[in-house]
Amino acid sequence: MSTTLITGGTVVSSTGRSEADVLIDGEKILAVLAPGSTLLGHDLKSSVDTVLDAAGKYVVPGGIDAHTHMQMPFGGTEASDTFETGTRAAAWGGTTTIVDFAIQKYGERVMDALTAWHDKASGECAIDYGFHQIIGDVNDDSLKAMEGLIDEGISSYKLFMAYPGVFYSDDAQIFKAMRVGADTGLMTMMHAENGPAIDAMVAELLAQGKTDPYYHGVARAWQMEEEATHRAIMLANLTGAPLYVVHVSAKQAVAQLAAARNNGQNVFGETCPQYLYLSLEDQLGAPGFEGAKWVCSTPLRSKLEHHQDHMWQALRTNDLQMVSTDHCPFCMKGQKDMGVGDFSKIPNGIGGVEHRMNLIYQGVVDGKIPLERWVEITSTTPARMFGMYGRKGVIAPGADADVVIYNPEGHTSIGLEKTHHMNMDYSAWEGFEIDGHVDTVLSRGRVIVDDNQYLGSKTHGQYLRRAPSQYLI
Ligand code: DUC
Ligand code: ZN
Ligand code: ZN
Repeated sequence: MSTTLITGGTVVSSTGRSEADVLIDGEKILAVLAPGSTLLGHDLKSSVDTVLDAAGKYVVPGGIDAHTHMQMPFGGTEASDTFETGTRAAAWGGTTTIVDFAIQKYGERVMDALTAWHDKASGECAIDYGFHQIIGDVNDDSLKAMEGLIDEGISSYKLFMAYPGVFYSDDAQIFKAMRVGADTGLMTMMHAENGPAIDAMVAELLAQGKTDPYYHGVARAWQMEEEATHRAIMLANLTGAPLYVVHVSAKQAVAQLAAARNNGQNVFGETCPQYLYLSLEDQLGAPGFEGAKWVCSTPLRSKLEHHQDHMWQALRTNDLQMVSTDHCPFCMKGQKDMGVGDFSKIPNGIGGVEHRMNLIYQGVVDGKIPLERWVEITSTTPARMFGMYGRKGVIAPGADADVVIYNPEGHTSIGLEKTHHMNMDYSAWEGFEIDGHVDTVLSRGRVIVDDNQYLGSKTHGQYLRRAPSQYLI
């Protein structure tokens, strides 16, 4: 077992910061000590195998991205990051855990689908990974299977109110699944958009010759998100199911979540970097077919309506609890271009797993959130929300030594294909400049990124069994 001392840095948690040294023994954090401490009379610097100098830098728990879709079959193609390429890119960006979605498609058995996802991920991940279970076909058999998910280390499942004919669940199916969710201690995750109404609007727009990517955003109007969010909240209220709404982008949907929370309901929401920085006008409305790069669902919202500012505010006030990416990358060539002349055929998804920690850190620099809140919404809350806290999301004795040394004096230019590590032929974040840099990343005690070098391996990441949520009211 090798030992590591991270010395001279500022350890930042969700509740505060202090100058401290972090002692790592093998895969675990052994102690967080006053700077320069000795342990049982031993000078630590000369006793450990590796010393990492973090002077002038932040030492934070590794990022947890609780919403990724590696190699997801979707929109007639497959998300372009494999578990190998996607988790490596995550590591580069300071994310040391992902929770991906195992998908039960229509007609499939849940446990078969889960086995298939284990087969895809096992031995392929640079960092630790867990699964949520998508239930794409709510029926008696899958409702029964949901009861066995906790034993599989899966404490959350996801339903879709969008995508009729693909993953869509109607209200009766949602009601039945939530009943099981409430009884078995599973978190219900919801893609909250009114799919049937969206499909009608898509048909209307296409019939009018409105085929550009911009109209993807028009068809998926905020009313579709607010209505579905409200409906999901009401069904959760009725059944007693804890509810977590994914990729919230409309300020009206946030208001629904906030009202439910103020009412004492176990209702939570995430947003994603794209809804904090990008807009319907600037990105989806880019000239020609360019906007396809940013086709995702929920869609980018209008900057004229200031949704983006509201998302930052909701993160400050805890009306939204955390930030994930919904990482679901597709290349322009051969994938996004399937939708030339028909926006509804553009595969939905944006890649961003590599950039989340940096993009949200920029919110600290820009005065939108405090430093501690950065740690909270990118690591600590994801750990608590999805039953990983103690092992993940915190720098404390006994926790996994997933640690990022972040340099506030560094700089990151997010550029083209060649300067990121995701398997994409473009970057949705090209041109973004970050006033900070991920200098060093440790995953379970092993340095996997250091000084702009990748030192990890695809066999390092382990499957993470998760407990029920530790965030419930
Ligand atoms: N939204 C996306 O943009 N991609 C994957 C699935 C989803 O709901
Ligand atoms: Zn979704
Ligand atoms: Zn998603």
